[in-house]
Amino acid sequence: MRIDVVSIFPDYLAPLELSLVGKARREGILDLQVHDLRAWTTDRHRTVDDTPFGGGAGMVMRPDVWGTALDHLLEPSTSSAAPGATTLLIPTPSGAPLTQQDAEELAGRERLIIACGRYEGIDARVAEHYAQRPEVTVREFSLGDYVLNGGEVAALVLVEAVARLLPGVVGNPASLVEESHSTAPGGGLLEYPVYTKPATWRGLAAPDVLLSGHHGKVARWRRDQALRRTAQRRPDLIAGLDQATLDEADRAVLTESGWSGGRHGAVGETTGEGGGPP
Ligand code: JB8
Repeated sequence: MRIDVVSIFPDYLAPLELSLVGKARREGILDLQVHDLRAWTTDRHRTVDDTPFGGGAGMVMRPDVWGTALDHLLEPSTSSAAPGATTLLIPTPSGAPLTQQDAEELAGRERLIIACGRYEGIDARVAEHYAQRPEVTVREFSLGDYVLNGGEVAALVLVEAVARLLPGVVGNPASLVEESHSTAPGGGLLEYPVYTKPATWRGLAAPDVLLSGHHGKVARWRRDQALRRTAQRRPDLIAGLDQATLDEADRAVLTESGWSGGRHGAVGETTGEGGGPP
């Protein structure tokens, strides 16, 4: 997979040389290139921003500079011209929150370009223009309901979330199936708590069942813990579960955790037959 990141602070992306992502790059699984947006400016001051039409605080990134940069990266020499071959990702607090499902979809793409804005963001015509190009799919995304100073941290998050799903990046692919937010069957819950040696640390003992060697009991305990945590911390995820995947023991744990059949769940959700407690 090829990923280009464009930013006025390319050094902000330096951590992408480290850890699993850095290893994927060195191994050639990931061709990741970081570019300085100012390389595509033409004026003496290397200007990338200007005042907002209509007034208001702050500065807006100019569409002409972004257009030159993105056209260069989309040139046939560096890109396929096949319809939708490239996904242009634009971090913005007004985008849709990035999900594990998004990361899985993006990991299956050939080419990503991440356009990191600063100031009050990028002139809206940039997203509009590239969405009209048949070879490009545009996705504006956010990390959640809080505001950063620019798109660079969101780019780091996106690259890490996607790169670890590429074949050969994570040593044991089974660890991708078991983790929180896994979209694999039986997923959709937060992870159970994990423990290692020493068996007792500062007076705190690891749960006996985990040292029992009884695989069935361990599996049930872990599922109970995952359900309990999810009901307490993320009731929206319980409300979104396929109720048919819950067995009798699951429903008992949810009732015990005070989950009341989706009353704190998503608006418009109904619990239906076999849902939560009445
Ligand atoms: C200027 O919070 B964010 C975010 C904030 C930003 C820009 C991009 C993303 C650009 N401020 O995800």
